[in-house]
Amino acid sequence: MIRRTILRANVKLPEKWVTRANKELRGKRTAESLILRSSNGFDVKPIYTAEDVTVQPNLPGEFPYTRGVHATMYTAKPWTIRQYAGFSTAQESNAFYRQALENGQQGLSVAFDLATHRGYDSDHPRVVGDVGMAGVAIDSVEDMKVLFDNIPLDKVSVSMTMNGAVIPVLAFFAVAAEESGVPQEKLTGTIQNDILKEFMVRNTYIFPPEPSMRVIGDIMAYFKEKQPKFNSISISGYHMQEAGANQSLELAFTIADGLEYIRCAISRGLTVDDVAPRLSFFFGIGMNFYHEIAKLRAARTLWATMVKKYFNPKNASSLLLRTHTQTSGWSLTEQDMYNNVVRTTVEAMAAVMGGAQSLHTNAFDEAVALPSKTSSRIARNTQLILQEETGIPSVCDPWGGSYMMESLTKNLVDEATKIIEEVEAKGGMTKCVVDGFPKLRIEECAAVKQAAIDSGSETIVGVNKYVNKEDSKVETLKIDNTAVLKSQVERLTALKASRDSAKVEAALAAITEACKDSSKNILGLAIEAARVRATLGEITSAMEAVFGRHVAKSQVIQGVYLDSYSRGGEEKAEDMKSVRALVDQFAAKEGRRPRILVVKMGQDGHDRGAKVISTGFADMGYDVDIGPLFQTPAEAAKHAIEADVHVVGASSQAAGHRTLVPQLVAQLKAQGADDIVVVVGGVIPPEDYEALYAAGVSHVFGPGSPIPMCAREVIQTLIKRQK
Ligand code: MLC
Ligand code: 5AD
Repeated sequence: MIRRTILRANVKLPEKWVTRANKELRGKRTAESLILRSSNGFDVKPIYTAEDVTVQPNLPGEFPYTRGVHATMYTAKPWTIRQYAGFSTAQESNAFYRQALENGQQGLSVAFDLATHRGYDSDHPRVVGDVGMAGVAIDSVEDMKVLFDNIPLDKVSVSMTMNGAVIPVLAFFAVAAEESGVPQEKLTGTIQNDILKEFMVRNTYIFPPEPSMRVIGDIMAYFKEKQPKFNSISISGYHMQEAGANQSLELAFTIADGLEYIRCAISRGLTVDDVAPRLSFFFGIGMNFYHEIAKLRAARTLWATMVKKYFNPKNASSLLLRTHTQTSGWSLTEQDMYNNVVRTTVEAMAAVMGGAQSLHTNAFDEAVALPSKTSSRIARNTQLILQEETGIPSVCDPWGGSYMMESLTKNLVDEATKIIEEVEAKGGMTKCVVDGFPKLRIEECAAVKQAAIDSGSETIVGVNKYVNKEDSKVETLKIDNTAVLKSQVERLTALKASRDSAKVEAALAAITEACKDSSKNILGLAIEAARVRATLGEITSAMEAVFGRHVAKSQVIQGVYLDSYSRGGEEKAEDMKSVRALVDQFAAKEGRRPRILVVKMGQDGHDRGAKVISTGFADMGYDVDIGPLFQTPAEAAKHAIEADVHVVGASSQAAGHRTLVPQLVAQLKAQGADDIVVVVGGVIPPEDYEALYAAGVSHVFGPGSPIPMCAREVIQTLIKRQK
């Protein structure tokens, strides 16, 4: 159990201004009370002056690149409009990409389904609920060829968000390109390949941290020789922000990850200049407008300074932090959904005022589904309007020289430097990730933020204030998972029947050998395996035979939700007390506290919700058990029975609930435990509620449900059952 509090900096206001402000405020409040103390751990002053600016930045294109990596920035070439997309089969995603490119999109960005992420073929029993749901299903080079059919890979740059199963996916991509006539050296694009943040927040790892770093070393070495225009890693803070990190944590851990990857390259005989020019970054852009702009300015400054300090490269390109950005999915709401168009626009403005190289703008229906045709058009048009109607791209670093912006940038650099130094002192990011400290810091931040929202001290329009009482129904995209699954399984069966299995066996055996021998390059051998039609699952298994599969351990943080929620005022503190009283009442009669098991089933690793719920419920007196990620319904049911819980709470962010929750209820029943209450929370579209209730679920908590309300409803149900 961990308990921490967030410290706040002291801030100084100009005396003359304080006098004037106090006069204007006529004793109703003080000038100091105008300092915004937000849950992100930063204070924003109501006024900045020249005294706040200690560093005047250099020009864009000059070290340390605070004002941008190019001298001309968007005045010569605007950022790339690169929408992240993928769903169902390769064929359907291909049609979607081609249409997007015809309508103004400039680069591709592939979203794979969770089965692919975790290295399972579509016919694997663990992934029945996941195939084609959160992205496109890719099992072999044949699927990859369909995905890029009629897309010129020597012209369109392609980003692929893949981390765990990065080896087979890169191999399929290289072979698909080759077979369409494009040699590897002409390929441009980016592979996410950022495994460190997977262990911290995103959770689509496969192998343990150390062999995973070996894989990254192999990829960097391979790209240097064979795919020099491809960015080898997209070092991602985005997922940290989505998981709850504030700007300084996001910034610090991302830069620290980047330093660790350079070290990884050096440890296998590459130089900083061999790899750093093709390291790229990825940041999330949330609603904290000024801070998000400052964050990108600070990121460039930090990277240039630290790479110079630690590695002293000869090539200036090694110092440039080039970044993709994505507006925050987490900031979008199910309630009053069209508000999300506005949120995304504001966030997109922060991204481009911060000087991003590439941007994804989220679709407004994000909180409940994958983008529909309409919502993805509006998301893309948001960027086209910024590029072509507003004049925003006609000035480099438009905020440069603002007292506030320079001061915020400097504060963020300083804050992040402290955290990076802490990481370095602990031996670098791989060690920290194994030890778990960055993950806990982020989870703590998430709990504080959620409590601030639940208590109303932070406003979310349409959720905790100005709630729209009228129903505004929005049509969302539905994926027919059974049809995708059927078609993938048929394709796999046909592929396996048509290939030369002796060649496949030999290619897979060579991969397994290479995993034991670090002088060999796993990616090179996987490309050979892809050529003879080995599948993603087979290549992964060939590696897993040596590396094993990583299993993470979960911890519950306590205290921070309660602290932050109680700051919302007396009424809020009372609210929590009354839930606790119900919990105590139950416990008195039961002889023990209500016990809840929070589970994540299927391959959905988004665990922010599960972690925040766990902290909140623990702070309200529940005994909380968190299940390991990726359980099957049968495993979750067994766990619930063994832990003797009263309630199972299934958290679902990737649409798996439709298949997996009814299976969980059935499993509990089959194992003689239908007295265990099942509740579901997360990204649950309203039209799914009925089916869940019909399956035996007692409560469904959609996005934005305040935790005390959930805890109250659950305990009331348990109390009723006691009588
Ligand atoms: C650009 N160029 C200029 C210029 N601006 N040249 C002169 N003057 C200027 N003003 C040049 C660049 O140097 C480069 O050439 C070329 O133009 C392309 O520009 P770029 O700025 O590099 O853009 P781009 O190719 O789009 O690359 C951006 C990137 C890259 C470096 C950030 O890594 C990228 O596209 N990342 C995208 C990652 C992504 O989509 N991730 C999705 C994650 S979603 P040259 O020759 O120098 O290269 C996710 C969600 C989930 O992760 O599932 O969890
Ligand atoms: N298509 C489009 N966007 C997606 N996202 C995730 N999967 C997809 C997909 N298949 C976006 C959402 C989410 C973030 C991680 O990426 O914005 O919040």
